[in-house]
Amino acid sequence: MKDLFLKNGYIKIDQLFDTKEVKELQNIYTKLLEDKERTAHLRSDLAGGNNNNSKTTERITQIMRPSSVEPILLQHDSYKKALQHAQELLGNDMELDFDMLINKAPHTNTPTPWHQDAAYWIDLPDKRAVSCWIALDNVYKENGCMWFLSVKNQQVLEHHNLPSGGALYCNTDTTNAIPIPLNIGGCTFHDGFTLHYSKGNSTDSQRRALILNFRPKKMIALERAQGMDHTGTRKKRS
Ligand SMILES: O=C(O)CCC(=O)C(=O)O
Repeated sequence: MKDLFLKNGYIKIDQLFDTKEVKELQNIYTKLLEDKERTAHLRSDLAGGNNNNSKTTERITQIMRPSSVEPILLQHDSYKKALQHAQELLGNDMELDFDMLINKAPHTNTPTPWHQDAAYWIDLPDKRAVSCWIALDNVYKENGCMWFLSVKNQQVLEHHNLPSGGALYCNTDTTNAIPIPLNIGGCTFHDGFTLHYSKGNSTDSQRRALILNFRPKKMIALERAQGMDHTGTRKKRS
């Protein structure tokens, strides 16, 4: 797994989380999605455009640091399992930097554009970082499973803001991109430089993903010293 991760920039695990763990996560997730009041300061639409309008349907709801609203998440077995894998992939000094929810509402048909996560982050001397993307619904092309390009970049490509705000994107050749469908409880781990994307959700149900990001403990301390705690506005940093 580690060799594959280092070679391709991502790996897939078909079933890392069991039914009980997934049910517990789904319950917390639904509560947070519905609770616009307690999540207001952490919440935005990655599709852009309607961030401050509570009447408009959110297309790609992003809630940063959900564990700051529901601290029970930090004790959850799924967080421990994901950390263990992150440490096996990138070293024992990896720790949770931040978590986030990304939900694609039914029939919102809005892709998450191609990007590298590192474009959102400040430049750090130790660039190791890995995200665990957990499927809380069965995911496939039509509802927005992840796609990856297994080009191992060691730098951040030029990224741009969508005209209406929301997610960052970069222009890249995606001919060899690979979709990664997953069943509930499956996950992927991707490197901070790995290019990824998802299509919009054109189905009748939600596409819920919980994402945990890990990086070296010392780098988290450096980020926090610079005021970077992954709760602020989304913008190009690297
Ligand atoms: O869930 C998505 O559509 C995108 C997820 C993503 O960009 C990420 O986990 O870094």
